[in-house]
Amino acid sequence: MKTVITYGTFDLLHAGHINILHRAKAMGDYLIVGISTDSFNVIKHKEAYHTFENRKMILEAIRYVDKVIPEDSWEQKIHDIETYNVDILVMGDDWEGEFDYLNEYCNVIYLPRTTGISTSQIKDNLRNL
Ligand code: C2G
Repeated sequence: MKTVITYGTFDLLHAGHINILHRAKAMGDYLIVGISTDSFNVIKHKEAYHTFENRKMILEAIRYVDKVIPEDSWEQKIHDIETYNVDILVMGDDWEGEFDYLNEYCNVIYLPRTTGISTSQIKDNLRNL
């Protein structure tokens, strides 16, 4: 069984999120998503609309996602990779290069982001309605 992992805040879920989850799952048999906790979002300087619990519930309802774990630090990825015997870490290419150090533990793959959509863009558009 090939295990894939990806990480993110996944707030105000949109097609860009679904596209990467779909492509990540297609690379293996089991997809784990590390979803940023509300406290880790503060460290990431991100403010999510939905709480961690709500974002977790929403991700767990997605057919491509097999397991959701909390992401509460930058440093946990190695532990996660070893704990879950992860074969592939997938991230959008806005993170290109940032996780190359993890190639020692698994295969790190960056996928093209979905253009024309982002959570911050959705928030801006709604503000201007
Ligand atoms: N994404 C994408 N296309 C978009 C928007 C997002 O492919 N239009 C991808 C991002 O590249 C990321 C994932 O969707 O791989 C989740 O995006 P965010 O929720 O914005 O996550 P981020 O803040 O990038 O957190 O440790 C890693 C961080 O937790 C990643």
